[in-house]
Amino acid sequence: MSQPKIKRRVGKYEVGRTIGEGTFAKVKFARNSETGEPVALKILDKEKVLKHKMAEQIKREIATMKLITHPNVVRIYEVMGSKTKIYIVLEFVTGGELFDKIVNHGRMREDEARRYFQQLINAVDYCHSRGVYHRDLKPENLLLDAYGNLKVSDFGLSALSQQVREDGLLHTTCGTPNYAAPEVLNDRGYDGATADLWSCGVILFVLLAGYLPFDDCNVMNLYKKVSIS
Ligand code: 3AM
Repeated sequence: MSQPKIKRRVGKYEVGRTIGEGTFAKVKFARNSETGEPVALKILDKEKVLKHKMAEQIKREIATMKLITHPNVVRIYEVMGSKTKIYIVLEFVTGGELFDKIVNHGRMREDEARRYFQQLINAVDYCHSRGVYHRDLKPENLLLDAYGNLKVSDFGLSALSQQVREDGLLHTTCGTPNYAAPEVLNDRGYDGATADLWSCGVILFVLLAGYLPFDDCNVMNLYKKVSIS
């Protein structure tokens, strides 16, 4: 006789199937056992993300993200930790990724792109005004809800895998080169707000053109194309 399946639990959440896997995190479907509400559970390996010691700034940003609600930002409900893992409980977004639309249907009409871009800029402006930067805006962070509204995910979280050095500027060696600003790629330290806006510009280009403004299969050549633009 087969045993009844016992669901894994994290805090008050019953953990279900894996939704996807990113560079640093696994995302699983979960359900709040008290309310029945579905959530997305982002699971990060502590060892990987805390290699460089979690800066105070990042802790502050996560604390801030828990307080903010914006229609175009994926909500962070809570953050939990075990000995080896960090669990981030997020609003569950059902409409998939914005860029799947481009991949499947090509570039957008101007009025459609305008609507998404306005939602993106509203989200970015809101978070910046509260001292939270994204630093890694890219297609997989742009989700759509059931009504076709844009929801930016990972605000204030991407820095988990990055470093803040003593000069107060951010340094990174990861991220998506196609969407990253020149100063991010050159690792000279950068300002989170202007780096985010560069990425927004690249996103707008892709929405309207259906292809990347800077692209090369060779990463060194791609860096050059971004840097001399
Ligand atoms: O693996 P794919 O690309 O299908 O869309 C995100 C991505 O899907 C999804 O998890 C995968 C790894 O990032 N995802 C991330 N946050 C989510 C959320 N809040 C989410 N899906 C639903 N709700």
